[in-house]
Amino acid sequence: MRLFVSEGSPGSLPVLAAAGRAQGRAELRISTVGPEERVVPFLTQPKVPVLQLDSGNYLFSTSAICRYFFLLSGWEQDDLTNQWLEWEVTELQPALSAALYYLVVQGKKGEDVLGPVRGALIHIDNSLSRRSCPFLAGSADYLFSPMPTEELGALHSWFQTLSSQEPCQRAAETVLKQQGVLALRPYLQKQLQPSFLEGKAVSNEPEEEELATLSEEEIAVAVTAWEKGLGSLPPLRPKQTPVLPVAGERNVLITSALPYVNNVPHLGNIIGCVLSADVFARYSRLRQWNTLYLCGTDEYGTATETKAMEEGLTPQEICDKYHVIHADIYRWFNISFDIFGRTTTPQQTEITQDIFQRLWNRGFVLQDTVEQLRCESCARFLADRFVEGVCPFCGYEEARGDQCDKCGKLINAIELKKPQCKLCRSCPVVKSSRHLFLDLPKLEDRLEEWLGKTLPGSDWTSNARFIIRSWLRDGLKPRCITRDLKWGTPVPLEGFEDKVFYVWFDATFGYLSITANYTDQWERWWKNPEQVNLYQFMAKDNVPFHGLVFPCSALGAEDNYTLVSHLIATGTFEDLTGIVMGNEG
Ligand code: B3M
Ligand code: ZN
Repeated sequence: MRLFVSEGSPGSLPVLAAAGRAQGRAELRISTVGPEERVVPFLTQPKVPVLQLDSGNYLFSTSAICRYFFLLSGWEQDDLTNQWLEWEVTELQPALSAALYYLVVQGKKGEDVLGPVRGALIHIDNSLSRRSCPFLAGSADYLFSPMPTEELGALHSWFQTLSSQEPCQRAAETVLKQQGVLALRPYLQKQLQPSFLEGKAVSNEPEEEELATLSEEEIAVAVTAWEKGLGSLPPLRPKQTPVLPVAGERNVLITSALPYVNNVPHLGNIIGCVLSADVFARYSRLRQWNTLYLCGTDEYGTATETKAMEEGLTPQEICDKYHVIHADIYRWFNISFDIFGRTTTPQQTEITQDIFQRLWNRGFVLQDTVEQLRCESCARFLADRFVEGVCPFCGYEEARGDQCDKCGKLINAIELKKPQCKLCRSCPVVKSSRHLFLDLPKLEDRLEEWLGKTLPGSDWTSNARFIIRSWLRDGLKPRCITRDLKWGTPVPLEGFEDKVFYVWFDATFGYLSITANYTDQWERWWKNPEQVNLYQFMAKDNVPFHGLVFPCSALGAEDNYTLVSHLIATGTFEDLTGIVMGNEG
């Protein structure tokens, strides 16, 4: 395997230290590359450190690389280790980047630097004093010097021990080149200025912190209430149908991401974003808040078309079949949705076309030509998953249009050698096609202004903040919002009669149309940002569409939409392993 690191990149420190631990267990070459080197060919931005495995796959998450080395060195991981690694990514790193930015780029000192990271450091210090945590190998090291020793005694002595270890010393030498934190300057300068995305630090043990903010009386009341059971609670407010926002009350609108209809829901779906939202909806109702909780099936997109082909049904028949299966299973689990709707409705078309028209009229939609594979005998452009061919990288004969299952590399469908239409096996041709793009760069200022107002003090999970921050740091690009497919919302524009909207352009409008199917007064929820608190629960992969693309569309459409106040994202398989799986696109 080969480890790529770079001078002045903070992430290279922990991976080098961890590599030192695994020494002798596997053959490892270490290469120092420039920070702009594109080691992973399929990532749009350069990313270092990266570990290329002998299989050819890449690990490019710092914590995944560290975990890999720990596993190699025979280190057993338990839940606590994983919890710490997760905490390092979601809490420590953002806080630390902010502190380093102030210190190194802006030349600030004292409290300005320590402020953002103090909570995290104290959290480590407390944990170190309570129990032994030999696995706490984070990247916090280089900041400790300005902190008074008496404040963080345990952390200091732990740091001393670490700094005397050879792998750590060598890591510091390679990355910091005797310049200390100043070596990180070029890297940090490219980061987004941290202030406006900062959230409150969350600890690994939220219960303790929460308790500290409660008075003795409040705790006593809670204990009594618990002992008396549900019967002692004030009665739930009588349910109005439809539930509508009430002026002067707390109006809580809750959504769980809309599942595709290409499967039977399993526990993963429930855990992903339904269970948490359901618990919150129940809590919200117990608090007597005026609550509407909704979800439904996401029925457009190639996922449906593929399933339809598999089962020999039409896409509409697939949707009808699986919508019922989904609704039944959630009912069986007693999920307390007020509405469980679906996206293939006239309301979806109407709302999507209206938002699109407003964006178009305001100049937020661009046109461009895209090269695509087209099967002449089927008379259709082929979505990536409908093409197969020879992998341009490894020669594997059955590579898919988006990825090769043998070498794992991502593929651009038009680069496949000997491409074949999966439906009829004939050879598609490259054809160009006009498409529409949402002009995200033009909306970026509005988005940042809105984020600046929304994020501070909100309940956005730290992984969601982190994802949005990295998208903004890399700069937004125009996004294609149309597809050469039949199954989707029609595009109301001359010359685009044969195309539909890309499923992700209008999937998030599904929440609005599902509400519109429930009540014709849906705008009282969705065009009412002053009175409505919107909580959206989703898997981590869906964050960019909810936290960035939807808000941009809504802000550009200028129709006073209710935007997400609290975005709650659940981690996935990727967080645990650092391995990125192919994605529906
Ligand atoms: N159906 C993606 C997914 O299930 C998508 C979510 C839509 S939320 C509007 O991962
Ligand atoms: Zn074909």
